[in-house]
Amino acid sequence: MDETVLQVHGMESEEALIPQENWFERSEVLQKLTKKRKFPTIWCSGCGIGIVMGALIRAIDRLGLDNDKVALVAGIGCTARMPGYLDFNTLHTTHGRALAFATGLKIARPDLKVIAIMGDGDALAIGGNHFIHAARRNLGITALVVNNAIYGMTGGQNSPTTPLGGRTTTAPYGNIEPPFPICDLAIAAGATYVARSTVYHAVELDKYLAEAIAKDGFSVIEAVSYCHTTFGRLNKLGTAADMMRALKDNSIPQSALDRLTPEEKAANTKIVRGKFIDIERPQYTQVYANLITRVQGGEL
Ligand SMILES: Cc1ncc(C[n+]2csc(CCOP(=O)(O)OP(=O)(O)O)c2C)c(N)n1
Ligand code: SF4
Ligand SMILES: [Mg+2]
Repeated sequence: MDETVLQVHGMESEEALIPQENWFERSEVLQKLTKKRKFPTIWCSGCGIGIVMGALIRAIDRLGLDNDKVALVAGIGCTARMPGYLDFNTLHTTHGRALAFATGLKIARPDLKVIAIMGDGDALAIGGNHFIHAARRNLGITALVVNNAIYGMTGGQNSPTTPLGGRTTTAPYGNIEPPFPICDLAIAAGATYVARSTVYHAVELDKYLAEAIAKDGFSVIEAVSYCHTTFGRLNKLGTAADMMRALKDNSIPQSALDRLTPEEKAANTKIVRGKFIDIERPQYTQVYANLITRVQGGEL
């Protein structure tokens, strides 16, 4: 394995060579943060969701957070199964309502690091209203959106991020609806930390995730993934490895985009990776606590 990759993950070469069946016993991080008895996962082999879960494990480990101080909240979908494999406070709720439950939890327990884990459908179709209002309020929640551009779990229906022309089971002749740009939407709605990376760029993803979780405000990570089982098959995009390679070839860091001419920028069709906003704004639960103090003190 490449030495730089090992260094970034703080691993020794020997550790990277541990046979798969011994990973849990030999890795302190996996022992501490995952529920071994729940493995193997339900995900199709080669699915990118597992890579996002790896990035989340590394990000939390990097921040040194106590398991009991983290709450993972999910709705329904392939992505939403992630908290089931991890050893934190976890809530598996209804489709589209991860952020609604996360909002209640954060208000009741502002001391917790609350992370809402959602698919693109979960976050932006049925859950779209919760997404924009959580951003508007600047609730201290991290929204981790795994964008595979489709409803994976239910067999490949259109989602709000399906690209124009993409074939799905509900758009057999190609999608005619323009997709939501998740990061732009989050910024416009008021999120204070927004970044995008892909499952090919796992190291970058865990760095952004760590920053987002550390942020005291509404932070959004768009983890661009793929669903080879539905979208890939319907659009003849090849294997999981082919789709992974396409994320490498069809993405560009913001810093490289910035060096292009205005004409080249306008013509760019690649996925832009980067941190797009990182600002400070009063966090909702703090504003709420201040209000209560003033009311109880008779000031209001
Ligand atoms: C109220 C409700 N409507 C619809 C469904 C069916 N359903 C389950 S998962 C899902 C979409 C999953 O897509 P996404 O959120 O993108 O997650 P993925 O499976 O792609 O990770 C839908 C429509 C449901 N469970 N509940
Ligand atoms: S159906 Fe798609 S999103 Fe769901 S586990 Fe399989 S490859 Fe992943
Ligand atoms: Mg999806």
